[in-house]
Amino acid sequence: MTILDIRLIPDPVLRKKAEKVEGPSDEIITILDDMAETMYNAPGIGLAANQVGVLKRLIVLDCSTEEEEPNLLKMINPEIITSTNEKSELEEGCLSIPEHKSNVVRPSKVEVSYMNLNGETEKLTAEGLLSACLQHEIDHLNGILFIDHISRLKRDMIIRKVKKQLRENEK
Ligand code: GNR
Ligand code: NI
Repeated sequence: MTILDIRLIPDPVLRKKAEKVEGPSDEIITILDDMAETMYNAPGIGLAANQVGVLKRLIVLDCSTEEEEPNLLKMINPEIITSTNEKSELEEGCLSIPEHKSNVVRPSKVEVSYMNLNGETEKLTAEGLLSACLQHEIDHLNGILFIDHISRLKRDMIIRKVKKQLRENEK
């Protein structure tokens, strides 16, 4: 297992659309394993392949709390098939936008279909944190970031601060 480098904004790979995957080949299973290790190491509750520079439609998530058993989900070609009109607001962060959090409004519940590690299609209905996380990760596969769902003023401020931080890290 390998911990991969997490790409930060303004890396262009975060703005690209990831390509569909054929199925769970050895190569895909290795990428998903490395993504899970990278997510837990960060630590984060989700990770999309774009964030490690891989333009394939792969995500991993674990939204379990500290009291719960770990619940690692590995998904190939995840797709939102239904979402509620009802909306919920939740504070989000992103490993590609370090140290900036913001409230994001999204559909409260979603139904997601995806391929599992056996190549079978599965469906999952989610609400709360898992729902927001699934939407956040599937957005990444389409080149969309959580800052795209907030006001331009807040978005531009975050982008400016992250770029400034990157410049200072280079000195
Ligand atoms: O670690 C993460 N926390 C988080 C909190 C609320 C909604 C979504 C997330 S995902 C994020 C990790 C990440 O950047 N995934 O792409
Ligand atoms: Ni993210």
